[in-house]
Amino acid sequence: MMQMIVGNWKMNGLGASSRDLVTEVAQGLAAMPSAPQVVVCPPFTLLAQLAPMLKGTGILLGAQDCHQAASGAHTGDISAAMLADVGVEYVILGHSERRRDHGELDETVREKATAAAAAGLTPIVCVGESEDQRASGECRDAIGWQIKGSLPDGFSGIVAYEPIWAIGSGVPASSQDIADMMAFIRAELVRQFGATGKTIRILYGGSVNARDAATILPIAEVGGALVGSASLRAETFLPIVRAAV
Ligand code: G2H
Repeated sequence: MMQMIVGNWKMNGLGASSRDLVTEVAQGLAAMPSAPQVVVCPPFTLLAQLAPMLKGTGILLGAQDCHQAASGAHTGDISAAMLADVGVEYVILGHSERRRDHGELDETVREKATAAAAAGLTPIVCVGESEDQRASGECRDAIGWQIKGSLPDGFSGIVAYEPIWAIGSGVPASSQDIADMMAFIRAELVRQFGATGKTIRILYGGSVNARDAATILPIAEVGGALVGSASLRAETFLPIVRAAV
């Protein structure tokens, strides 16, 4: 399976600098003899203006959340159909920062994944254990419950494993930790979804940088990376994309 590198811009980016960033990433990608699948996930405010710029570049557009309802009285929210309408193809759901800042629970994430798929989007559902869960040896239980709770029946999207303690820390999880959890997540996916579980892409996220990407991406079951801070500049994002070729 071709690797996938997803840039999660989080709450960063204004118009002019973001247009420059996608232009630089597109130019860098065009200069590569072969490239992985690249997805960028800017904030909502930039989606409509960046969508036409990405056409023909090979870069696909993602969002960072959607509401679980199709439409209606949900002030300040954005539906999956609204995202699809402006050219979005992927949506990150259940990121630990949304679980933390907005109290999102597994059940809500599952409903959002259903809504996203119904609108034709590919959900990227995030799971990850906290520092406390890690310290008390509960990683597998925590991830197992999140997978059970956050992925709807018939799920055919992407799972991102993002250990919360590694996010934004500057230091990714160790290769051994990643390999162990990837194997565990794959087994859980197969247990829950049968043969389909073998084909679900699993991304690693949490302080992925150019230096470590070359070590992380070849680990068994790693289908790519979800990149936060390093996706905000072409000079830090493109080397990760190159490492995935
Ligand atoms: C994890 C990741 C992207 P960062 O949240 O989702 O961010 O690479 O900054 O740790």
